[in-house]
Amino acid sequence: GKKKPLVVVTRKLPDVVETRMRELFETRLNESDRPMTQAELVEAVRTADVLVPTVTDRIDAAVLSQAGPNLKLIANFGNGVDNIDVVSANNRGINVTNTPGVLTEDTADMTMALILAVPRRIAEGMKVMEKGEWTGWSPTWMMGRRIWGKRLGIIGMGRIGQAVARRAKAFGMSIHYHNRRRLHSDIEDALEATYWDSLDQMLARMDVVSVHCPHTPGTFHLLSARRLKLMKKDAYVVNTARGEVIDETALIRQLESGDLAGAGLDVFEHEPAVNPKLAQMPNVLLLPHMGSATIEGRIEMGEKVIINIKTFMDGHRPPDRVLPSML
Ligand code: 8YV
Repeated sequence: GKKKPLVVVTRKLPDVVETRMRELFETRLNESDRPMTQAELVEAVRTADVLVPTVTDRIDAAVLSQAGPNLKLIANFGNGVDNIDVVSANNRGINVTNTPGVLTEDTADMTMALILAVPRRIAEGMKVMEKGEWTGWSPTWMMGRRIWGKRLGIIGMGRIGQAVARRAKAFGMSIHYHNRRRLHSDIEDALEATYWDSLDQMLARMDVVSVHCPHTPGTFHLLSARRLKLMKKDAYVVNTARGEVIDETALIRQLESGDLAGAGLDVFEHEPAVNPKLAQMPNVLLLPHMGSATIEGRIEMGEKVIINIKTFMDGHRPPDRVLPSML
């Protein structure tokens, strides 16, 4: 039969995924579960037929310039591909795939959890209980803000944005969105979503703003200092997409000055580094990039990676091919 492709995986994946990969491919897995060093990454692209990186691996032009002649596919374990220089890869004849769809609902759930938890001060309440500091109920203590009847502004109305819209609608929020393209009217009607061509105008009117666009050169610091200042003082920011979409320093400044009510952040500009100021603010809820972290989702992401590799190796176009025109 045909020689099995050498698939190099940069991180520890769920056992069932690794087992299936071992059956199908010649594999080099990373059982240590620490991110690969730059030298290890270079060694990987030099020798592999297929590389399976994650968000913690920067596959930039410099790394790709070291790619060996066999490397034909980078099958990202993850939806966002901002860790990969897709243009550089394609110019070298290297295909890139991702894992869309299977993490949509889980990420939307985590987003909804933040949209509920931050205005209702769940983290603050938990801290009081953890410290044993609760002295008794009071009518005016721990008052949050209701989300029912409030406006949610979604930046990036793709799969995840729409899944968040469905949830938020069920919680009584009105749905607003900004996107490069307006949705088809059937989808817009079903979501009862209001389209804002101008992000600036939308921001000025929202009670909660949630980020769901990819991180690309075009969306870096999309929520800039100037735009954050357009938001209402009693508005909240939620981000389960990519930290780079928000100017984190500007966000901290706005929170410090009381010009924003709070933030729920699952992603950061310089992961895993988190500005210590954020952790000190009571109205800020931080999570360590857990948006898609379910057992089911991670297994399905692995299955997607496998299907992409198998399809490509069988000589067909992989189902989740990422083209620069899509970014
Ligand atoms: C993962 C994600 O944490 O898919 C993404 O874009 O951010 C998450 O699902 C990570 O990217 C896996 O590589």
